[in-house]
Amino acid sequence: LNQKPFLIWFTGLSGSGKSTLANATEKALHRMGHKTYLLDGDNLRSGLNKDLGFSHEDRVENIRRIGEVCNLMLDAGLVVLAAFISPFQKERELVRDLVGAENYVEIHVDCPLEVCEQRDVKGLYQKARNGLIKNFTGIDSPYEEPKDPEIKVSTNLRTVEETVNHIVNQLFQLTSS
Ligand code: GGZ
Repeated sequence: LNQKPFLIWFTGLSGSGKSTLANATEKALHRMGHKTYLLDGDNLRSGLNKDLGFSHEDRVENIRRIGEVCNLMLDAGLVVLAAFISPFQKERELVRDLVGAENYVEIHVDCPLEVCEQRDVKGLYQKARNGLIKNFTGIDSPYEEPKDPEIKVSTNLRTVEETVNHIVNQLFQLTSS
């Protein structure tokens, strides 16, 4: 990989594997000598975006702010990895335009809803099914499938290791052209 800063944007359902893949990809890039930073719900929704919930307009604002933060980090010369559900095509396009399409790699972390729901790592799907959480993505809030992602991976069909190898190979091709 060359040393140009770029943004790797993971999008997918809760429990699809975005954070796992983003973390493993970051480790791989780090080993290759890249200066990286990983943004996800844990470090954004607890701080900068803690005033935001999960209504349509709050999700739009969540992604808008994250896009601006990503842009600053690209200015600082980092390879930025972002792992958010980012359910709306329009906001993903907004981020793509903001940072420049040539610096943006979208990864659709695909996994059937049934599988995410079976995994239910944090028990949130069950709560959503029981009506304890409203506006839960995939249950009573929409997820718009990415129209034209640079990379698409299916986490129900491959291991984390296989998927990360595939992502790194694709990144190499995409960023060296
Ligand atoms: C979706 C929710 C919700 C609702 C809490 N809908 O699997 P997680 O727990 O760890 O990741 C999910 C995270 C989603 O935050 P994002 O900032 O990525 O969302 S978005 O891009 O749509 O703004 C989930 C948890 O927050 N969570 N309530 N109602 N996910």
